[in-house]
Amino acid sequence: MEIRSFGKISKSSKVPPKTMSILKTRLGKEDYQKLIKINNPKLHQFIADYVELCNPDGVFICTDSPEDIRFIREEAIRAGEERRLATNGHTVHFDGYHDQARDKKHTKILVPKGVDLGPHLNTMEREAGLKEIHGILKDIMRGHKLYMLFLSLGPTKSEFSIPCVQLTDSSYVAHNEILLYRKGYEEFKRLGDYGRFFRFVHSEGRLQKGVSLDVDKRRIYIDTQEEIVYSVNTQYGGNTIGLKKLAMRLAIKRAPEEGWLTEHMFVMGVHGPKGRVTYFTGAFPSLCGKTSTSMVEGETIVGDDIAYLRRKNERIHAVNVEKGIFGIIKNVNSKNEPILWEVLNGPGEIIFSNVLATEDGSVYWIGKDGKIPRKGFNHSGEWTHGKKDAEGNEITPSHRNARFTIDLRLLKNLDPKWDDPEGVVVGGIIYGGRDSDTSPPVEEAFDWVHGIVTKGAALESETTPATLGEVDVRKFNPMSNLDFLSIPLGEYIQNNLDFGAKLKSPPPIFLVNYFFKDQAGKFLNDKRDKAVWLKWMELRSHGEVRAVKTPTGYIPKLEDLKRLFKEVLDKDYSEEDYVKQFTLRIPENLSKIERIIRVYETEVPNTPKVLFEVLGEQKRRLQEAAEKYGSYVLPFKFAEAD
Ligand code: SPV
Ligand code: MN
Repeated sequence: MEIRSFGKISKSSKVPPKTMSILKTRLGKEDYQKLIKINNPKLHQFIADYVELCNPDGVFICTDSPEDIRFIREEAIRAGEERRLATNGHTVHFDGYHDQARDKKHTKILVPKGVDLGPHLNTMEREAGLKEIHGILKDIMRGHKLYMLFLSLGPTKSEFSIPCVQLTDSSYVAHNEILLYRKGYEEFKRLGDYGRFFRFVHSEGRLQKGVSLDVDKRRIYIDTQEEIVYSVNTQYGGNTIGLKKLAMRLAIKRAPEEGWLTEHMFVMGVHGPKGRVTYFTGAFPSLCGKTSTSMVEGETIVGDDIAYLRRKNERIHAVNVEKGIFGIIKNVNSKNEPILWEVLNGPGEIIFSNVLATEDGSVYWIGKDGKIPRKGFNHSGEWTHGKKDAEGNEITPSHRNARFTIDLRLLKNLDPKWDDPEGVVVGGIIYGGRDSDTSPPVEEAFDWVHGIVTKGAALESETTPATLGEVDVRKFNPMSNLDFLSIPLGEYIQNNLDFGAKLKSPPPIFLVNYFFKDQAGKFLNDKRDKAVWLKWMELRSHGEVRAVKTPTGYIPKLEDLKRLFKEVLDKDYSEEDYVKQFTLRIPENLSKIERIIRVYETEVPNTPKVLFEVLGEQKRRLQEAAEKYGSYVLPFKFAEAD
């Protein structure tokens, strides 16, 4: 097939008359009118190109009007992609049995010949990738309707906003996007002939029983040059919802060119003494407690997954790129997640994905309150207790990566600044991972560089079902962002270092670890303890609580934790707990440093030199402590710091 320069327009910024006639014949009268109200030749050309290539039976243009939004919602039911449940506003959707998570193997960044982004990024030569994907897209939407959405990443009318257009033949994807992102049709109209928008083309491909049939030809190709992402033969949200992880790769490429950051981070308000609210951002790999941290009772949420960070007047400002949550539903119950529990059990617009639907019109997920149903319908079809898949593995009632989609405005703990075009001022940054044996539950870095290097760039986490492949394997995942990088890792880390270095007083950086275990493999913390770590970090960020200085960072003092556990959770925190949780494990820390240095030395060209220096200093401090106190050092051995 001939490769055309898709999405390109002539210098004069005029669309050839042929393009307009394609749009006129392909779009119904009403939809054509909606489209030409946006005076954007690049947009018109892009749409004409892909309507011609994908060849849908019909096109629907979704403006910001309530009628158009309602139409998308109803289409998902009509097309059979979602089924209504008994509770008002609730629907359920299923992805195919082998389409339940992000497909890292087939997600590739397209790069010009000769460009090497390093071994951690999955890349493909651009020309070949475009040729392949355009070949797959040819006539792929025959028999399908194409939905066209205009949306905004970040609040509109803000220096953070990035306008986006999504083409998809899945009403489920379209429905997710109207819940998850801010409307952008009026924004496109306002911006007129504006070229810097992201574009997404998705097709679920041939369907059988409502699920993508050709998952073997699942492809997610990211063209950072044109800022277009293609996703085909898949339905799972992480592979298909353009503005989520697909846009994130485009933004990670764009951000350093303009001096800001795109991070895999929640944004939340932590409530300190006397009504003070301090905003934190937090980066955790998928399924490591990111959403549940942003949802801790007593605090307020701005966003749970992706943040843009910019420097303004010597401060870092952050926005939530989204306005909804595509969250993991496993283990959401009245005890662990009371706020979410209430929302998921009340009326309101909620899409449940890959849970178990039962005869009475309700749903069940692993870890839900109540009894496990004996039968129902799930991602494997009709399900009864004990059902096995083709490989002989027992099929759980819901998938471990089952999800719910909601608009943030369903939450009673929504922060009043969630949609502020200025963003919120960041008072602290948190990195967290699934680490069973090395890092304590909470720790503050000595400064920005120490934090970026030892808490962010050195982050490791045990794998989870959020991606296809083995689970519980310790993997290097710098800033929890490795899966989403579109620039070389060394460059990405340098951008993070530079970002804070340009500030006189950058915010403190913390580490949290909810998955620390004792030698017998027992978790050392309760799920609710994170509420205490948040309060401690809030106080630290204002210099209102002292700490103990260890070779790896500042940790809390026992007396402060005793007070905070009592205040926050009404729990008696014992010295025994403190010793178990905060004893410095020197051999484990040294092995981690060895592993991290090895990765950067052997696999990351252009690693900033300071990374090796900072890790080397940490290694020396640990070795000195080992000589003085032995391999496992009680927190009381170390001196108090300011
Ligand atoms: C994650 O896996 O990090 C998610 C969900 O937030 S997904 O959209 O699959 O990326
Ligand atoms: Mn995520």
